[in-house]
Amino acid sequence: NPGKRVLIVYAHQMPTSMNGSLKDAAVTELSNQGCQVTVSDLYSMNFEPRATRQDFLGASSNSEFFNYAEEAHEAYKKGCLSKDVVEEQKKIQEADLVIFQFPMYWLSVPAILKGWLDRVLCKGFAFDIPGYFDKGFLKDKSALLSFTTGGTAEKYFQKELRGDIKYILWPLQHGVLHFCGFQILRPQINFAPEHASESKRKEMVASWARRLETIWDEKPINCTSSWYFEK
Ligand code: FMN
Repeated sequence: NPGKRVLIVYAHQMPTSMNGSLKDAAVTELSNQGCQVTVSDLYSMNFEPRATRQDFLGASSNSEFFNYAEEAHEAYKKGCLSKDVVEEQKKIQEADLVIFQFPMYWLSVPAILKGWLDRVLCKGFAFDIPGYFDKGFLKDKSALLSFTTGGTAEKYFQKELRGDIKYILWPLQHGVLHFCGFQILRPQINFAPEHASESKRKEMVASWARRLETIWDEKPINCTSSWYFEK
C-alpha cells in the first residue's frame, strides 16, 4: 500500500520495552509496505501535556475569564496555537491511519498521551458543535489503540473483577476518537507482557506485525454502545 500515511503516537519511556518493540515492529512493517510513517515519540519530544495559556500566542480573547476550550478554538481559527500543537495537527491531517501505542495507566492512557489528546484535538480542528461523531472533522481517517496491560487477560475477562476490557475503551475509542470522526479499527491488546516468557513476548510483536500486513483491508468496528456493552 504505497502512499498510505501513518502516524504513530507513542508513549513509553524505554525504547527496549514491549511498547517500544511494538512501535518498532509497526514502523518496520509499514515502511516495508511503502507507507509513509511518522512517529510522535512523546517522552523523547518532552511533549507538554498541560493545557495552559502558554498554548496561545498573543493576547487572549477574553482577558477576564480564561476558558481553555474557547481560547483554543479562537487560537486555532486565528492560526496562533503554539507550534508544538500545530505540528501534531499537521501530522494528523496528513495521516490515513493514527496508531496510539502505550501502556495502560489506570485504565486509560499515560498522562503525557492524555495531554496530547487534550491539546491537539481542539475544537475547530477535530470537531465543532455541531460537527462531531460521524460529522467529526477527522472522519476520513482511522484510529487504532495498541496497548499493553499489567493484568493478565484472565483477570480482565473475569467480569466481577474489573469488567470486560471493552468497557474501558468506551471513553477513549468512542468518547474521544469517534467523537472527532475517526473510524475505529479493533484494538490490539497485549496482556501482561512483563510476566510473559521471552517466546510469548516475541510472538506478541510478531502477531502485531502480521496484523499490519493486511491492516488496509480491515473494516472499522461498529462504534456504538452495543460493541462495548453487549454480550
Ligand atoms: N496495568 C493494568 O492492567 N491496569 C492499570 O490500570 C494499570 N495502571 C498503571 C498505572 C501506572 C501509573 C503504571 C506505571 C502502570 C500501570 N499498569 C496498569 C501496568 C502497565 O500497564 C504495564 O506495566 C505495561 O503495560 C507493561 O508494558 P511495558 O513492558 O512496555 O512497560
